[in-house]
Amino acid sequence: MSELTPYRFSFGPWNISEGADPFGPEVRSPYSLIEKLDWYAPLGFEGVQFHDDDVVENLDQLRPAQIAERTKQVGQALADRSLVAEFVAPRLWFHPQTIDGGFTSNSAADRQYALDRVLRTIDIAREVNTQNIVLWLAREGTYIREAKNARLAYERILNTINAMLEYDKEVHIWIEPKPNEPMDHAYVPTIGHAIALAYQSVDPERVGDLIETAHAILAGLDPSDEMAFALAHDKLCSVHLNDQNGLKYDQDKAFGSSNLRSAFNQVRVLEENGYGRRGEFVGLDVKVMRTQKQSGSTAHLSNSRATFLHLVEKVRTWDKELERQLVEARDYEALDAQVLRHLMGVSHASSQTPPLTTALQGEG
Ligand code: XUL
Ligand code: MN
Repeated sequence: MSELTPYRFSFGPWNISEGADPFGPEVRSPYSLIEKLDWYAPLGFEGVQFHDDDVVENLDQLRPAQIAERTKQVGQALADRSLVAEFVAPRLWFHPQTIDGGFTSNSAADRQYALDRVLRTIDIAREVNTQNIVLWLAREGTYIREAKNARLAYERILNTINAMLEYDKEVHIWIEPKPNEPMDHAYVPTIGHAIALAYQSVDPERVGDLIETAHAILAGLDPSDEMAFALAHDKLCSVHLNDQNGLKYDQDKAFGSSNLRSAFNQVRVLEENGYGRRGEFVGLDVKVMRTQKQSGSTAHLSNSRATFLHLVEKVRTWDKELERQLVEARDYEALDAQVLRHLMGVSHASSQTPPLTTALQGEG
């Protein structure tokens, strides 16, 4: 590919947070949505990821006209700052009627609430000028297998996706899979599940996916392979880059913070497949450390963005011809060593560094 991809970046207002966790309260004071929007451009971000109630707080308590008015104000605030809404996602995990899940709740009344809510999310999305709806299916799962009928649950998720596609013929749905948390078992845990749902829907062209690094790791999978799978199906509509230190709670660490090589490979797959050339955002879903002081509330965002761009440089300066030769020679030990040297920025000539390869020296 000749032209270099002009990457553009997005994050959600929830990524600037106050540090509460299940064991302690907030440690920083909150900023308003408008204060957060003011930071986007200076931090190098153009896209805003929204939950429906990031746009309209307390939307369950408001009349349609009030929702429309608030949505218009946010749309104007975006326009004033040359920002765009990347997507809106229904927050289907706070309301009492989502305790047992939304689309897959065993209660018909709860399922109706969830459907009504996602249709309102679509209205909000259209009003802030995006066609894109992200479905992170937070509570669509179970704590114990016997509590729900899993086959019926998949049918219910599919029926809701179809109802959304019918409700608005221009809406696009991006499924964001995650294997667990808050539930023990989630029904759409991987990109394979999400893509199968897309193909089964009434309009597969309008159903795609968003892959989050940490979610793939929590599923025991390699994020770059998950991305490659989605790209092979032309279904990678967005990403949530972050990092995750093993199989723990969902950490949303800064991109590259735990596993720089994995981050390199995610950037490599995106860059080599032309991700971003059709305007797709490089989305982040990162959380600042609880220990961070008020003044450092956005450090994880600028650091993650910078790491992404440094890794783009690493991908662009990677010696593809050497890679080709080492692959042809089946000398993956040398290939492995060369990747590490490239990431560490050390040259072959360093006194600590043994010769790169046996195969290329004519042995074996
Ligand atoms: C949860 C998560 C969400 C989605 C949007 O793990 O990633 O913030 O990205 O609903
Ligand atoms: Mn996410």
